[in-house]
Amino acid sequence: MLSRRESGNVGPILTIRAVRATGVEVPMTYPLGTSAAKITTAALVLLDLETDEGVTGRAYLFCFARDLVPVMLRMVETAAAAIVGEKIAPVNLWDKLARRFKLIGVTGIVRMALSAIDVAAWDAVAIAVGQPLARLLGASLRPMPAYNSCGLGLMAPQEVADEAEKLLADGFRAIKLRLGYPTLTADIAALDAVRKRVAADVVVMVDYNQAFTVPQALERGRALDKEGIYWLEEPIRHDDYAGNARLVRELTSPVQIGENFNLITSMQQALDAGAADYVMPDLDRIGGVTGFMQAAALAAARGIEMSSHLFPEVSAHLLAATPTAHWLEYMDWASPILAEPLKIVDGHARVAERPGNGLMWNPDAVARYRIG
Ligand code: SMN
Ligand code: MG
Repeated sequence: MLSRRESGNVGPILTIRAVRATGVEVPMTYPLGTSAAKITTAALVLLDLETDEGVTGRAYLFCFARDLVPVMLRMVETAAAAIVGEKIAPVNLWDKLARRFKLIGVTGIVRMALSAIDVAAWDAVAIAVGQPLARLLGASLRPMPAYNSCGLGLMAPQEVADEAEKLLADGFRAIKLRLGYPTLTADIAALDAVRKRVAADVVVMVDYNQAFTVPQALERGRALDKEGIYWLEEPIRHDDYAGNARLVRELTSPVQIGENFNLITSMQQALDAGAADYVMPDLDRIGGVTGFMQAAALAAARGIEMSSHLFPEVSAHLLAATPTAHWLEYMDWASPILAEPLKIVDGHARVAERPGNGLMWNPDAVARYRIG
């Protein structure tokens, strides 16, 4: 930690020296067969934001597919080139980067790279002041209720039930089922098989990954309304806010969207349209720590419960500082390359009492899984 005299009393204290980006492809314990695509490995880009002061801030990006790793590496390097030599003040850095990429648009992989840089910048600040990120954001390190979001993809009903049982073995009390089989009967068969196998009080969320049109989603949603699911996630195209608003009005199951919100402006549009009962912004699409905290304020102002999407290690800090925090989405995808994976105790995530966001790489694992 820098002493008061070294850091001065005012002003940004760290200067960006370089951002190193490393691609890895890590096998998943439980493959993820969504209605849109099957994912069996976690293709990640690891960021090390180095400063002149010797502090390194970290973040990782989830690239969705191995082929996208080289693309993301180039995108991160391109964005980083614009901020080498800058002082770290994450909110101002975001503005500078957003201006730099205004003409192409801060969306898609541009916004993902910018978000990851923002996460690493906040990590560096938290490390420099010697505080866990949650505390830097004004929150206590409260345990966060987490659902096990690994696996539970489209499979035969008994296989789904077997996997559900395994996912609950470590003290989790909530799981998320991917549905959107070719028929409604198959959706209900998978859900019934899980329900029969797990304890009655286990929370079961359902994710359709945008599989349906509005009429199809109404038909499936009405059937699910009788099954007592906890939420119905992305039943239709994520950006059809009028359609989602209709589902909110006509279904009794709460509609959950948000992983595809592009920065807080689209979250605001969705909320204005009444398109969601719950929201779950994604750290790397909502604008990093800076964007997530703005989203938390927006959700608080509207009185809407807010969960996270992916990146459980960092999201656990951010939900601790989210007034309407709901559920942390837990997946173990980054665990193999982390020196200290996120701890789950009795279905709650517990962030470590350590400066920063807690991300530290396991160098042997990074060397083993390195690609690109
Ligand atoms: C999901 C996440 C990451 C990749 C594919 C699908 C899913 C979720 O929508 O919400 O976990
Ligand atoms: Mg989802």
